[in-house]
Amino acid sequence: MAEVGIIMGSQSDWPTMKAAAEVLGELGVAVETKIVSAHRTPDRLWDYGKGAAGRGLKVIIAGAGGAAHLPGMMASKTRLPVIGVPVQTKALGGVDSLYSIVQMPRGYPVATMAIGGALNAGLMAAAILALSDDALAARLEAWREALSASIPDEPSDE
Ligand code: RP5
Repeated sequence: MAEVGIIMGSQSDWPTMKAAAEVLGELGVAVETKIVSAHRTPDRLWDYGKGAAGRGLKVIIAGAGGAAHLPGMMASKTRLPVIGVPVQTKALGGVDSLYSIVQMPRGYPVATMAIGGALNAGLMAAAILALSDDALAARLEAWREALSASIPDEPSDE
């Protein structure tokens, strides 16, 4: 059963959002991926948010671009933690997405990542789940150590 729901406003968000699915896969976390648009499929958004906790999801990662209302609207429909990923846009570089996601009203937070920050969204979801899952915590520690070990001591010309 999926513990993390990765949702996005459009198929065009998938090249960005798949980094979250990939890192969670590496960490052995079960995910589901869905297209849920705040504007184009509002009923789907409503149903997803209403049923998310009851279905056993623990964290939702929501990515959208432009008028990126999906993460905030999802946060208004579920008590589950929502991690927002602003997707880069052609017109405004993703600053539009970032501003649409980050400035939530009091009471309904969205943990907002950097523009295009889907990999970090996956790691943040894993860190939340690891609070109550020792085996996942150990895998996350190992992942972090491997990243650290891959960083060279000195720069090279390559
Ligand atoms: C948003 O509009 C989506 O999240 C996407 O980032 C953006 C553009 O969508 P498409 O026109 O590519 O479907 O709802």
